[in-house]
Amino acid sequence: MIVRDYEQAFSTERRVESDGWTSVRLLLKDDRMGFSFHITTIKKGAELEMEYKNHLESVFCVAGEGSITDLATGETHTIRPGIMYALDKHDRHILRADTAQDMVMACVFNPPVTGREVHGPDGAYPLETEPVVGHPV
Ligand code: 9YT
Repeated sequence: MIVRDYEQAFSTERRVESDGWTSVRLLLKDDRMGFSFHITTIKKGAELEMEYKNHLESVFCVAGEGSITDLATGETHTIRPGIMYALDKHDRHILRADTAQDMVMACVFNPPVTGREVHGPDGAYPLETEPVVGHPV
């Protein structure tokens, strides 16, 4: 069993910061779970355009409010605590946090990220392993 404390992990290399976001990566590739698990804080007022060309991602909003725009359809969805979105088509999107408070999101990535990735110029993270579809063996 793996048990980790967000507060402890926050002051280690598990915390990665980039423009508009901070992420604490609680599970990584070397944990051999087939996915990585992150608690990501989107800074209030941030507007992030992303496209995980090499990863599938699912996100659950824990705190804060904002919106997500699907750049393929132009559709915008409200994000608030209790809302989940899944980028099942590697969807290019814009994530916005309202100006009132930071947004806190629980995120999983398949395949798992290895630890230090930040977005490349194309908005993606490099691919390290093949996606696992279905239950990993
Ligand atoms: C909400 C969101 O897109 N999270 C992505 C994960 C975070 N940027 C990270 O850990 O790299």
